[in-house]
Amino acid sequence: QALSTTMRSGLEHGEFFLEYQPLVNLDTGVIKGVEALVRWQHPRFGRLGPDRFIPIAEETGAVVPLGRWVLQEACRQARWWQLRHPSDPIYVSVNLAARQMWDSDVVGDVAAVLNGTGLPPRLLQLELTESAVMGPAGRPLEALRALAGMGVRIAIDDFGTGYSNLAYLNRLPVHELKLDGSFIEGLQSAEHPNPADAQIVAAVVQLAHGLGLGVTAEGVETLQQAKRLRDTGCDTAQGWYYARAQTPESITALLGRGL
Ligand code: G
Ligand code: G
Ligand code: MN
Ligand code: NA
Repeated sequence: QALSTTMRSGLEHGEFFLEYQPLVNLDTGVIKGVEALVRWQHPRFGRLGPDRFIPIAEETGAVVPLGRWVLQEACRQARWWQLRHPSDPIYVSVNLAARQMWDSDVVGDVAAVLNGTGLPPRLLQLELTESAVMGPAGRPLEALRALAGMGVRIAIDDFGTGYSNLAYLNRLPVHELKLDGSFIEGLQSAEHPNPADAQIVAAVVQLAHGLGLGVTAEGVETLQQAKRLRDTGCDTAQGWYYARAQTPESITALLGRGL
């Protein structure tokens, strides 16, 4: 595969870059964090989204050095934002591939990056899917405990779409559930919300809060969805209604402002 052979050299040649999508306080509309999303400016194929290369990178193992670069770059940028806005700093949320949990010293990498950038651990959130943290006890579990012990926040990405082994919420150091956008779609219409989706959203919010976790809703595209989520008690929203993923410069312009 052409993409897989050029990934490591692309990393060396600075072809990857990050965009950041705001995470918004549903009550105030103020930006409280950003999710870092990787893109590849490929010399032959042009601009590629993560759906085009992350699955390949997972297969080949290139996701380990790529993920290390993403972590370093996102934390460097978040530290810069913190220094720029020390009174109310935003956190950065970084996606971790399952393979980074299994095949690399992710704890050592995170510690080194926090140390090197000076970013306080509480301003870093790591997003893992249910399947990345699930499975037999072992390495990912130990890594999660070590990361949480350092003060890093742990979020479950695409929550509700994986294997619903809810016991892990109790056993693992998790701080945030990111409710998958497929559930938010059903909140679209004021007159005819999908009753099942509305129930699921409400139940997840109640479950999360009962366990002391926060809830972020993904894929919020309309005012109607935002209103319903706020009424349900959801904490944080992410989606095109508020803002698309964008350059670090345009995030800087949003700091401390409402959306
Ligand atoms: O930005 P976009 O909507 O195209 O992202 C698509 C998918 O790619 C999302 O599921 C997101 O979690 C994943 N993704 C984006 N950036 C990264 C990254 O740096 N590492 C990993 N492992 N996945 C990422
Ligand atoms: O990590 P995750 O797969 O959740 O990454 C977020 C993905 O969702 C990114 O690919 C991003 O471009 C996409 N996204 C962000 N906001 C919206 C939205 O409002 N609607 C839809 N359909 N996709 C979104
Ligand atoms: Mn994510
Ligand atoms: Na997601």
